[in-house]
Amino acid sequence: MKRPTITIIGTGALASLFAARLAPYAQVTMLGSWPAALATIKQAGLTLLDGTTEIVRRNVVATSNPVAVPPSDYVLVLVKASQTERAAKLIPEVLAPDGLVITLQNGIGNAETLAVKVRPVQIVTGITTQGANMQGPGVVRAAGAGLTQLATTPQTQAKLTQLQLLFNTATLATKLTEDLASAVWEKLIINCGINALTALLRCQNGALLEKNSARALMDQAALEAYHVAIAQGISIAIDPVAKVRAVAAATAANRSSMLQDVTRGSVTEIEAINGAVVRLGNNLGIDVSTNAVLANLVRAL
Ligand code: KPL
Repeated sequence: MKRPTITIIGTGALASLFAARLAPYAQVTMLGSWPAALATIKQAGLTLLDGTTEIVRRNVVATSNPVAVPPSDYVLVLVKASQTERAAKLIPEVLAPDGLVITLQNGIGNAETLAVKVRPVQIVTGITTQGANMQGPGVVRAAGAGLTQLATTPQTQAKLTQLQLLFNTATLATKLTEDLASAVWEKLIINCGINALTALLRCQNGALLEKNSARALMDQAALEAYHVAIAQGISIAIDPVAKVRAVAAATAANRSSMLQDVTRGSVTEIEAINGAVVRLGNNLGIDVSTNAVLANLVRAL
C-alpha cells in the first residue's frame, strides 16, 4: 500500500515529535521557517530523544519552500497560534485535492483562520496533550505521552479513521470524537489558569500552587473560562479549580509553553487563550476581569 504523504507545518517541539514518530510509516515533510532547524534536519536528520533512547530520522524532508512539497494527504498544522495566518497561505500549495488539514494547536480560533484559505470541509480541529521540549534545532525530547483527539464528521470520517490508525501505530494515541468542543474547552480552562501566570511570574507550573496569591489568580482565571464555556452550552465534565490545581501539580516541573515563548522573546498565544476568553466573555456579559488583566499584562510584556 502507498504510504500516505504528510506535511507538518512547523519545526517546533510538537511538530518535531509528530514528524519523528510518523516518519517510519509515512512520507513526512516538515515545512517551516526556522533556518537552523531546517539545516540540521537536512544535514543530520531529525533527532528524537525518548527516555534514554536517541532516534535519528533521516527520511524526514525539511524545507521552507511549499513548491518542493508533494501533494499531501494530510497537512498537520503545528505552529503557534500567532503563525496560523501564515500557515494558511501555504496550505493550498501543498494539500492534495481530497486531503485534510488538521490543526493541533493551542487555544481557539485557529480553524476559523485556516478557513480563509482552505475549504472548511477539509479542516479538522484536534487537540493533543502530547508533551515535547525542544533541545536545540532539529532535536526534540518526548515529554509525556498524551492523547490526541480529532473532531470527526461524516465527510471526514473515512480519511480520519486511516489517520487514527497511522497515529496509533506510530505510538501517538488517538481518538476520534464528534464532540471536541468539551475537550477543547477543558484544555483551554487549564491553559487560561496556568500559561499567562507562569509567563508573567517566570515560574514553573508547580510554583503557582505555593503562594496563595498566585493560586487564587490561577483558580479565578480557570473559573472565568469555565463560566464562558457553560454560557455557550458546552458541557464541561471537570471541576475547573480542582482540575487546574491537579494539572499544575502533575506538571509541576514544566515550564509552560507561554513561559518558553516569553523567555525566547517569541510572540505568545495569549490572543488564542486568555484573549479569546475575554472577547467571548465580554460578548456574553460574563465577568472575565482576571483573564483581561492577565492578557493585558502579557501583551505589555
Ligand atoms: O498545556 C500546557 C502548556 O504549557 O501549554 C500545560 C498543561 C500548562 C503544561 O505546561
